[in-house]
Amino acid sequence: MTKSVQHALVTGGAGFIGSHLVDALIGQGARVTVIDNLTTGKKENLQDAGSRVDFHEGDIRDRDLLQRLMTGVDVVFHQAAVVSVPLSVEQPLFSAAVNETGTLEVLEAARQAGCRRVVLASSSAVYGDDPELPKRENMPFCPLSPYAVQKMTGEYYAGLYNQLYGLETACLRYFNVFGPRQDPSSPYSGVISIFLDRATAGRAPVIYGDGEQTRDFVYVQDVVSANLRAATEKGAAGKAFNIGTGKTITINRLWQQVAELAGIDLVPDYRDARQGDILHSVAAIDAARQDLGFEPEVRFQGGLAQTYDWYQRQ
Ligand code: UD2
Repeated sequence: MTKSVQHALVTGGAGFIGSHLVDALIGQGARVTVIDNLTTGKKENLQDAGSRVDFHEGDIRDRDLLQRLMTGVDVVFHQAAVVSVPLSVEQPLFSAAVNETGTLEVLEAARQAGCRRVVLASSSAVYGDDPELPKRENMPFCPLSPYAVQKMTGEYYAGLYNQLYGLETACLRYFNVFGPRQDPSSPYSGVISIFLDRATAGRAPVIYGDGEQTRDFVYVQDVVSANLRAATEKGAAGKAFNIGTGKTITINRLWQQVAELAGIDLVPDYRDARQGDILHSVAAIDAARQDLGFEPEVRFQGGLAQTYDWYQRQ
């Protein structure tokens, strides 16, 4: 028997992934509370949700606020994080305060409040550059940045809370998520958001390396459905799951597809490969299929077209 979500708390609910999750939860008739400090999240991401979301601007390390917001919540979706890998390298203490201590605060507040389950956003970054493909959940952690260490630590804490306190937890290791509302403004933003932003402005993209590196791009709506399943499926508790598609595309091909959509013909500016860039990344999603009933439904081209439309409207 699966239980539906009655009252959700979404941390980072004004962010890219969090805000789509909020929309879906509201669509399901759940009550939704959001905590977001608006560092990278934006209030306009919650425009569709409007007055149906109970929004609180605040930090996940504000213990009193967190405890107050957890009252009556059955499921917490913990999406808030400092998501930039380079920022975590520059400011390891700051990113650890949010990603590590903040995650522990969320778990502890959920325990105190008697929530049923916490779904945590983790990352494929925990696998590092181990060349073995596809990535499977039982492969050893190989964190190569403070960000990756912090996500790995969050997973360990989640596992402990599941074991020690009976607070159900499930961790989702996102691969390369893309879709509307992804912020293209930093050089370390997701490559799809950067390429679409460039294409709509009629500017050539920068490709680092020879462009033959591959990624497993998963559409945000599929990530949302993985979260909803992770919140309700019995077999999810105490586990971590890859959330990707199991398919890859090269960065060169990605730009070709973007250029076709935009009807432009611009030669990419090829530059040296980024330091620390991994060549190939792809998820094995058998575990998510089996325990979550997860199946990526949005085909890459369709997702890309929808995302392109959104960037055009911005
Ligand atoms: C992803 C995650 C990151 C971390 C990492 C772990 C995103 C946005 N980032 O980084 O948080 O979890 O995986 O491995 O999901 N590229 C270009 N031109 C550009 C931008 C990027 O060629 O303008 C290349 C980049 O060098 C890389 C690929 O595109 O080879 C994907 O880059 P990305 O920053 O979107 O994501 P990734 O996989 O490096």
